[in-house]
Amino acid sequence: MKIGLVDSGIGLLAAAAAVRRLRADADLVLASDPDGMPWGPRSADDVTERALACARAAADRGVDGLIVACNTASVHALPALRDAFEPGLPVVGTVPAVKPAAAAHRSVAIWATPATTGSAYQRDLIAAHGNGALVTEVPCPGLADAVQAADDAAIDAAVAAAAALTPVGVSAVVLGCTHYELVADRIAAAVPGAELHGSADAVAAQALRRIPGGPGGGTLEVVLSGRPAGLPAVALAYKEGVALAVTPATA
Ligand code: DGN
Repeated sequence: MKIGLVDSGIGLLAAAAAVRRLRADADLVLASDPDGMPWGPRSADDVTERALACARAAADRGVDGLIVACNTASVHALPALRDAFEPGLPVVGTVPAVKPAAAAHRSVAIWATPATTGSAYQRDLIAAHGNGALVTEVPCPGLADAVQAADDAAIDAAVAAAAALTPVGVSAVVLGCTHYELVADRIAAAVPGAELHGSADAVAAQALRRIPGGPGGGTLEVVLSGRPAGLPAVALAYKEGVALAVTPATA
């Protein structure tokens, strides 16, 4: 089984690690766009083009299916990706974990990029799965970029700003951007007492249900747009327990 993961940057590592926890032998192709990062402030058309380019790069490497390991791209580009690749390659999107959080909590905050926050996609999700909970959308400008750059001071500042916008008494925080899952420990410290709900484990489980394929060799390829500017990713990849054999492919 060979799975392609698509994100603007290293947020895909959370899903990659989750896939590996379930299937250590899965072959993974990590396709990201460090030159175009962040996707959050980009137009829907631009995000769609960039996500399609990453997905094509993964498809060229013979994957059996794709994980869109990015909420922003799932919001804007999932229909186009499905049109382009299904039914040959199943495409699994990422959805903020509103449903499990609101099933268990009465006051929930969703931390996400400005593009995801306030999107019709997220509003519909809250309407469908909010379960009557008080759900507050918290935009986190700059947090995904700070994680991508592994800039500790900027991560702390963006997390503190989002925590200040999070209502007192919130008992669950949904991590609505895959980059945030990589700094979950810092978010937990900034919102004490709140349970964090990421998407990676559910996305990985869904991908393994939908993507066919026999045993793999546990290989890993990294495909990057433009210059290999995203390589601080390596440090976080090790932190996430993903064994990396980096082969930057420049466009
Ligand atoms: N990892 C992306 C997401 O889940 O939305 C971050 C997008 C970005 O590039 N800002």
